[in-house]
Amino acid sequence: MDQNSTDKIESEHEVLDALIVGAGFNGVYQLYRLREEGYSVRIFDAAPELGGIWYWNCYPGARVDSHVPNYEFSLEEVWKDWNWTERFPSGEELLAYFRHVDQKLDISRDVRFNTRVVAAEFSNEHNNWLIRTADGHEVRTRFFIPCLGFAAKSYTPDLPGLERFSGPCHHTAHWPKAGIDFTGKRIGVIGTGASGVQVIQEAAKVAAHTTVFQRTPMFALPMQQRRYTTQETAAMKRDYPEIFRRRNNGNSSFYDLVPEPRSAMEASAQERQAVFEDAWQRGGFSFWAGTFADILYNEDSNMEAYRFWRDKTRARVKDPVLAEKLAPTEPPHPFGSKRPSLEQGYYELFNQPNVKLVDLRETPISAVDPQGVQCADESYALDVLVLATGFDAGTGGFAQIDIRGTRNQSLTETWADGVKTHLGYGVPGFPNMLMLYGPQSPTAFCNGPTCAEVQGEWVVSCLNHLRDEGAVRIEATDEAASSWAQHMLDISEMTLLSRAQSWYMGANVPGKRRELLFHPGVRIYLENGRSCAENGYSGFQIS
Ligand code: N01
Repeated sequence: MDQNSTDKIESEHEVLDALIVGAGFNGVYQLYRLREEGYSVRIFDAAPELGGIWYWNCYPGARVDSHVPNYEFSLEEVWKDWNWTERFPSGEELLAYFRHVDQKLDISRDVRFNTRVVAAEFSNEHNNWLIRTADGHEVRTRFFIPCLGFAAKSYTPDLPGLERFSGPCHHTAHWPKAGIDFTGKRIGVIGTGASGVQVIQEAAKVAAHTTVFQRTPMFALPMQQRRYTTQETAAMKRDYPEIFRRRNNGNSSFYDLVPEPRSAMEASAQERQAVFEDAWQRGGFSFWAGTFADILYNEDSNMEAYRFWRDKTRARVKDPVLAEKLAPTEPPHPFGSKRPSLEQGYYELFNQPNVKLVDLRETPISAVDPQGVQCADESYALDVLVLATGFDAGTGGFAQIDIRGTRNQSLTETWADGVKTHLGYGVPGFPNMLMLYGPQSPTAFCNGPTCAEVQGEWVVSCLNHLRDEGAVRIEATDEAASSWAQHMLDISEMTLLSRAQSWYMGANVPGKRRELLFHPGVRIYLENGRSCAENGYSGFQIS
């Protein structure tokens, strides 16, 4: 459906029931389910097609770090005739999956593509929201449902002279759709997070030379990627209903990541080694989230995991000086307190003569000039500069929209002294705004499709409850939001997460408030959501 006909549908309704922003996993599921329940609902998305993060992050090597079938919808009409080719699908395959989802669920007919939402303003008089887009379109909606994802706003450091670089220079989240051929070129990559590791792996295959600018070593884990045959996926599908049941009710949003309940320190050295080795062989996040329950809580257990990772990794790097830079004797932060990235031969690349690691802790970047990057001791001539420097996670996407509540107050200013939400869904002073996959919900600790379903069903039930009650307004109370903020603080202090300068903590962006932005306990989170709903949506005022 073209844009004009979508506008026509909107004008037929004086007020939409729900306007969703974002056509990634969360937005798509929400649209599908709300439409099924009889609501008038639309998605606005800045991209020209479905996919959310997967549309924008089309850099070389982009690939998901959550293996399927954890990373897909549990809807039978979608999975029954979709077959993945790999255990960890590529960005391209994920976009193809979204096209398949579209074909099955007929999502696009209710999406206004190429539409960036720039403002949302609550009307006390009408108990609804006025949404404005960059192209001057306006729509009124009873419920405003941001499904922005955690990485809607990229972060580029303020490097002196960056704009003067004469070759192609792109952030991984703004990669040109036409691609950039690395063959025979001198590639520089700043950043060694998940995006950096993936680009570096691709560059090192074909580039004349790859320079890796590393500030903090990444504790990357073996992906243990595998191709799937159609027979294998068909066999897996026999278990899908049970897999999805376990996934959507589990501790971690992965049906198959179940850590031992005992402490790593309760196991003998031999037992510990065996559990670590098994997780290592299983690959993916098994070694992060599927060994012992206290890895992210107990310093000693954490150090045991770190030592195992360090020794495995160092054995793969020939030069001991390089090995110390990539996998230092002492960890710069607790193991897993920054999200590990998944690698495929990453550490071996540093044995190649055409790959160089520049340790920015020893020789920081002083400037970028038209020819390349200057560090304290040396200049690196480059043809292409890749900025794999991450995201203003969680709150950044919200700050890109001028969201105004009951007193015309801005959401970003409201959160300046700390994010306050009730269960990550609602914010006091911003009635009828229900967030999915946002700050203070599991988000970055819960893969997209799982969260889309478990949080999505909570919102669907909530709107049905309001409809049944004849209510037109729902607003989180100050008390409930303060209590949830305290809960987030308690979790942050209980775990080792607060010890790292990570995007989980808002600590990767200079000047950003330091606080735990995402809830690391999927099960605890779901229990809280369930009890809130069972108690008539306690902590929300409904009228
Ligand atoms: O971003 P990051 P990302 N000078 O923030 C460095 C998801 N994702 O895009 O660690 C020099 O992790 C920074 O250094 P430091 C996934 O959840 C998933 O890679 O702050 N360097 C770091 O090395 C992931 O965790 C997939 O010292 C600077 C890097 O830039 C999340 O997105 C793929 C710097 C940023 O790493 C974010 O990953 C891609 C500076 N001034 C992304 N500023 C998969 O599914 C920053 N850095 C596999």
